[in-house]
Amino acid sequence: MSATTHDSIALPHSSTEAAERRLMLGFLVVGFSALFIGASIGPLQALNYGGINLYPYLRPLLQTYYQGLTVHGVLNAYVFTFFLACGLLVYLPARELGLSPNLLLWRACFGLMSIGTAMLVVGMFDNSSSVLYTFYPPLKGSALFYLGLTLLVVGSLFPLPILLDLRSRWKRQRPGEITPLATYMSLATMLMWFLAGFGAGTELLVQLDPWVLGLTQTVDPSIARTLFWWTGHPIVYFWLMPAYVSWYYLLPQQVGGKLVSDPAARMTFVLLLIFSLPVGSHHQYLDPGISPVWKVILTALTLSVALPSLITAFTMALSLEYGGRLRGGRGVFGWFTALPWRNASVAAQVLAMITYIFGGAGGVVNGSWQLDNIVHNTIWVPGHFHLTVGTATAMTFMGVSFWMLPHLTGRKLLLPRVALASVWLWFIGMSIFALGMHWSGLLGVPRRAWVSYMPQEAYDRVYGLAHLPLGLVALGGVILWLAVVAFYLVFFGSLIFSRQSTYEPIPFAQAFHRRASYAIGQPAGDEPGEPTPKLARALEHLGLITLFTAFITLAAYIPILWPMIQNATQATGWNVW
Ligand code: HAS
Ligand code: CU
Repeated sequence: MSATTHDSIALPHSSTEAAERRLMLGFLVVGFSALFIGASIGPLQALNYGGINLYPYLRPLLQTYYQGLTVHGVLNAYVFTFFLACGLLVYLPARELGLSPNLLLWRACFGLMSIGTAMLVVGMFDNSSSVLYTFYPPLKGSALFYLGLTLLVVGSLFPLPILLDLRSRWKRQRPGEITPLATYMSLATMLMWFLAGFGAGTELLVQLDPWVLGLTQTVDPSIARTLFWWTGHPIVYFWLMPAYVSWYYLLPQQVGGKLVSDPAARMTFVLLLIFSLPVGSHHQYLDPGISPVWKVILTALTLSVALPSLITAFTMALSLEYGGRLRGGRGVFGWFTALPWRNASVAAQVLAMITYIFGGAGGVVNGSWQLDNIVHNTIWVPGHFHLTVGTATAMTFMGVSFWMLPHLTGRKLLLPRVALASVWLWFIGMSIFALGMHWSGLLGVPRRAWVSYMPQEAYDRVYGLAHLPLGLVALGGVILWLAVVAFYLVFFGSLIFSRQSTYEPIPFAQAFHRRASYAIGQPAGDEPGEPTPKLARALEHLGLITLFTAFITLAAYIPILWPMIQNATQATGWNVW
C-alpha cells in the first residue's frame, strides 16, 4: 500500500486521501481477517449437526462446541460486520462529497474497535467466556469479554459524528441542496445504530460490566435480555444497510444501468430507521414476563419492518432489469441472464439478493408470534440468519472487496475466476446448508446443541427423523469451507502478491432521470429544469425523524421493561462450559 512506482495511476491525489485509503484498507483487512477465523470454524458446527464431532481433535485450540460457536458468532456477526460498516459508511460518503472525513475520529474508531477485538479474542480463546454471541446472563464470562465488547460497540458509533461533520461542511458549501445519496444512506444507518446502541450499551455499562468487575453480585436476566434485543434486532439492519448502500448506489453502475429511484432509496432507509427500533422483543416471543398484548403488537410492528425490504426488492429488480436490457437482454428473463455474470463483484451481489428473498421470507415467518412458537430455538433460526447476514450481507461485502481492494491498493485483483468460483460456492453451499437447517428446524432439532457429543446410538434415536436434512447441513458446511478457501486465496493473494497496477474507480451509480445521484459537481436539481423531488426534500429532516423514532422506541420499551424492573430478580453468575 505504500506509494511505490507501480501504482502511479491509482495513486491518490493528496496525502490525506492516501491516508484515508490506508485506513479504509485497515478496516477491510481486519474485518475480513475476523471473518476468516470465524468462517473457518463454521463448518465444524455444520458437521456437528451431521453427527461428526471434530472438537476433541482441536484441543487445546478449542475445547468445546460452545467455545467455537462463541468465536464464530462474535467474530463474524460483530467484528467483521462492524469493521466493514465503519469503514464503508465513512469512506464512500467522503469520496462522494469530495471532502476529507475527520481522520482523528476515524482512527480512534479503528483503534477502539481493534483493542476491543483483541480483548474479545483473548477472552474467547482462553475459554473463559463461552457465553455465545448473545452473552445472556446468568452465563458469566471474563471481564475481558464484556469490556472488549463495550469498546467494540462504543467505537462503532464514531462514524456518526464524522458523518454529521461531513454533511454540515458540504451543506455550507451548497446551501439549500439535499444530502447526496450515499451520505444520506450512511447517516440514516448511523442514526439508527446510535438509537439501537442504547440497549446493549445500557446492558453492558449498567449491568454486565459492573457485575464482571465484582462491583455488583447479581444481575436480572430478563432485563438484560430485553436490553440486548433492543440492540439485537436493529443490529441486523446495521449489517444489512451498508450492503443496501452498495445495492442501491454501486451495483446499478456495475451492471451498466441506473438506480431507478433515488427517493425510493431514501424512503427505504428512513423506514428501516423507524421500524427496526421498536421491534426487538420479537426475539422474546417465548420469554416469560412480557404481556401477550405486546406480543401481538410486536407481530404487527415486525411485519412492517419487511416493507422497506420489499420496496428494495422492487427497486433493485427494476434497476437490474434496466441494466440487463441495456446490455441487450430480451424477453421476460433475458435481462437477468444478460447481467455481467462473469464479474465476480456483480455475481456476488445478485446472488446475495436472490438468497435474501428466502432469508426475508423466513424472517416474516419468525415475525409472527404464532409461527415463531414452532421455529424458535430450533436450527431454523440459524438457517434464517445465514441467508440474511451470512449471505446477503457477507457476500455483498465480499463483492465490494473485489473492486475495493484494487481501488485502495492500485493493484489488480488476483485470480478473478477463483473469485467467481468462491461466490458460487458460497451461494450453493449456503443454499444447501440453509435448506437443511430450515427443514430440520421444523422437525424440532434445537439450535446451539452439541448433538455430535452424544453416543451414536442416542444421536440416531433422537435425531433419526432428521438424518437427511442434517446431512444437508453438513454437506453445505463442507462446500462453504471450499468457498472460504477460494475467497481468501483471492483476498490475501491480491493483498500480498499482486503487483500489476490498475485503476479501479468507485462505481458510483446515477439515479434514473437525474444526474449522478446528486454527486459532486452537479447541482441537486437533476436534469435541467427538474426540481428536487418533494419526497427527497421532506426526508432531509433526519433529526426530526430520529427524534420521532426515539419516542416510539421508548413507547415500545417502557411498558415491557417497567414490570421487569418492578419484579427484578437477582441471579448470580454461571459457568457451564
Ligand atoms: Fe431476522 C432472528 C425477523 C431480516 C438476522 N434474524 C434473526 C437472527 C438473526 C437475524 C441473526 O421476528 C437470530 C438472532 C438470535 O441469535 O437469536 N428478520 C426478521 C424479519 C426480517 C428479518 C421480519 N434478520 C433479517 C436480516 C438479518 C437478520 C436482514 C441480518 C442481516 N429474525 C426475525 C425474527 C427473529 C429473527 C422474528 C427471531 C426468531 C426467533 O425465534 O428467535 C425482515 O426484515 C425481512 C424482510 C426481507 C424481505 C426480502 C426482500 C428481498 C430483497 C431481495 C430482492 C432480490 C432481487 C433479485 C432484486 C421481505 C430485498 C432480483 C432477481 C429476480 C430473479 C427477481
Ligand atoms: Cu429481529
